[in-house]
Amino acid sequence: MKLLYQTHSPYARKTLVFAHEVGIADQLEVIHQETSPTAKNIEVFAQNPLGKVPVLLRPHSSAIFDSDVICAYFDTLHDGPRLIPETGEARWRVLRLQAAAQGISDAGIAVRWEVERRPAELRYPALRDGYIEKLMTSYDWLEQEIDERDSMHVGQIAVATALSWIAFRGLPDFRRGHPRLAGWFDAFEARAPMKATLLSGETHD
Ligand SMILES: N[C@@H](CCC(=O)N[C@@H](CS)C(=O)NCC(=O)O)C(=O)O
Repeated sequence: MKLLYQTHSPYARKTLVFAHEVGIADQLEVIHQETSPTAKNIEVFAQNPLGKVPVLLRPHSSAIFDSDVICAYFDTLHDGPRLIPETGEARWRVLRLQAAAQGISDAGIAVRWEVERRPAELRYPALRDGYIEKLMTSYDWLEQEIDERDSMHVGQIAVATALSWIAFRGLPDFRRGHPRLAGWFDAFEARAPMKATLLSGETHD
C-alpha cells in the first residue's frame, strides 16, 4: 500500500503512528506530498477530490481518505486489540477524543492562516482570536478528559499527534496550566512510533 503523506501534517502522522502501533507500518510505502489550497497538487487531487493528505492507495481497491477512515481501515488489518473499540460507550468516548484532536489541528491551521500564511493585508484578527479560543478551551477539556490509565486507542494517537504539531508550529502552548495533559503527552511522545515519525518541513502555499 502507498500512503500519500506529508512530514509536517498532524493528520498524516496520525495514520502512520497508528500503523506503527498495530504493527503494519512495514506494509506501507510512504510518499511525501506537498499540499495547500493555494498550490494544487495534481497527484493528490487524482486520488482525493479535496486535494488533501493523507490518502491511502490500495493495490486492488479504491483510495481511502481521510485520516479517520484510514485508521479505521488499518484497524481491520491486524490481529491485536482493536484501537477503535467496536461497541459500547468506549467507542464513543474514543471517537469523541479523536474528533477533538481533529478540531485542534483544524483550529491550529486556521490560526496559521491568520498569523502567517495569508497575505498581511487579508488577515482578520477576530478570526485568529476565535480559533485561539477554541485551542484554549480544547486544552482545558483535554486536561479533564485524557486518561493515562487507558490502553492504546486512536483517540490518544490523534491527540498526541495534534499536540506535537501544535508545539512544532509554535502555536499556543498546551502545557501551561495543564500538568496532567503535559505529563501524559510527554510519556506518549517517548513511544517508538512517535520517535519514528518526527515532524519536519514547511508548508508551501
Ligand atoms: N480531515 C482531514 C484533514 C487533512 C488535511 O487538512 N491535510 C492537510 C495537510 S496538514 C492538507 O492536505 N491540506 C491541503 C488543503 O487544505 O488543500 C484528515 O483528517 O485527513
